[in-house]
Amino acid sequence: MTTIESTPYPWPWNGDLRPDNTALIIIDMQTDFCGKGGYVDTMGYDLSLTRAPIEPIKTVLEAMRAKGYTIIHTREGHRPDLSDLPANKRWRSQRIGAGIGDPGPCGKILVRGEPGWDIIPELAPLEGEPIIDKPGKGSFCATDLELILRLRGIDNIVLTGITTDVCVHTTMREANDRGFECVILQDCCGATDKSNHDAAMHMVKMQGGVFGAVSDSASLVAALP
Ligand code: C5J
Repeated sequence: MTTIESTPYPWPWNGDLRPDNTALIIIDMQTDFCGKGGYVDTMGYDLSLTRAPIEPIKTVLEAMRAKGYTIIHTREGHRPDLSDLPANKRWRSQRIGAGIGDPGPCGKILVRGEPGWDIIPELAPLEGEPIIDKPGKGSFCATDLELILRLRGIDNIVLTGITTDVCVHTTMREANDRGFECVILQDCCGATDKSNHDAAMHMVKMQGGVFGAVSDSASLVAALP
């Protein structure tokens, strides 16, 4: 029986935390979301908020890699011909001067294969670690993530990445509805607005842990079997 210190309950619910039933998912740690000249920077948000989780994620990544846990990375982005980019998503981004698919300092914004779409070097995937390319906010929508998790016998998911209130939260909700037991690590996530980050953590803890539990990198690493 192993649990980590978390709220509103010690995670995972059944104490069954093992390298072969638990995955770390690192969401969208791409230049477009935390690098100079990327999508978030172009929108004018404070990059220090989305860069804050880089070091804590690195700590968790190294600890879980060393112990043989499944590591999965995701990237938000669209096909170069933009055939998977909904017109309303494009229109909304263009309205605020950060048009998805338009050229910018890091190449075409949120387009697969462009420099801005790459995962940042600090958290680069290793050979063999699955990378999920997703056109939306949730990591389960229009991807093979669920199939990969089921085939590996994964029950528990550790959620990290950016942005807390958008892609990380959407993925947590999708995973929870599919029966996965989720924990979100607060210092391993970042939002474009601090109060949204805090609210996203608060939401998870309602109703006895409506989407799972909240913990942090130190608590996870300390308890990791
Ligand atoms: C957003 C994300 N915020 N990765 N994407 O558009 O959260």
